[in-house]
Amino acid sequence: MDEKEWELFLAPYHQAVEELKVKLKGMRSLYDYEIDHSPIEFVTGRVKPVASIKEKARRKSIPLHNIETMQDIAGLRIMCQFVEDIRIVIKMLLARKDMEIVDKRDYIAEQKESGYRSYHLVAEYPLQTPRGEKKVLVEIQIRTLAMNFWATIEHSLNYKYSGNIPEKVKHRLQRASDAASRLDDEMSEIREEIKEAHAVFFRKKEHGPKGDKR
Ligand code: 0O2
Ligand code: 0O2
Repeated sequence: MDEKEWELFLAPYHQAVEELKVKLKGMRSLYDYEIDHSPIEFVTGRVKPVASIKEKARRKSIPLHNIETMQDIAGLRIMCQFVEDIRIVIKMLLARKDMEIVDKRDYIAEQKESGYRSYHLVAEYPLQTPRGEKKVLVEIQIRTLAMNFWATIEHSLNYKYSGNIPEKVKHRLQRASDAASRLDDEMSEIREEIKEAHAVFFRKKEHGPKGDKR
């Protein structure tokens, strides 16, 4: 494919990413209105650059005429504050009528060897085009802020070392991943305590503390 053909091929993917960014950011706003805590902190999206698509196609032996079977040409990323929020977001995505989840990879239950943790969903997203409906595959990565922090650093180190991170650094990254996982656990505990404190506070407000003469 020449540059023009790639541009044409990728146009629906750009459209899908833009539409889904609006929809998922919209979910966050609706949560803000209706419920006190939004499970979505922020959303980003990108279309994979052509050079990365070609490299992955070579690595995974995907012929160019089957390139639309690649699941992450269009990619959305949903960041959450707490691990518990990830389940809520997954449930919310599974219930949506405007996409069909066709695959999932749980790298939280089973983290990658690198230390990578995230939950990946692959959705078939129907796009309305001038030639009618076209379904495109979209990968949605759902992760906590701590998981995102780790993945962002590891990704840039991988880039710096062209995929050959020195063993010593790899080991440190695995330890950092464990630390991020503990941070997620700690934050969940704190969240539970805050919720309990809230409940006690509102109970007291409703019934008055013991000895209250009102
Ligand atoms: P705001 O008010 O700027 O936060 P684009 O590709 O430029 O059309 P977008 O959404 O601007 O679209 O860019 P992208 O890269 O897909 O998403 C970036 C969004 O993620 C921006 O939000 C950033 O502010 C937000 N973001 C990035 N890192 C963080 C972070 O660490 N914490 C938080 N809370 N937000 C982050 P918006 O929607 O543009 O709005
Ligand atoms: P980008 O856009 O630069 O992030 P494979 O490419 O073989 O690893 P597979 O099996 O097709 O992946 O899909 P998978 O593992 O569900 O998703 C791959 C994407 O997950 C990667 O995209 C990363 O975004 C993220 N990811 C997976 N493993 C790691 C890891 O060890 N470290 C980091 N930082 N991210 C990871 P790309 O291709 O890197 O593209």
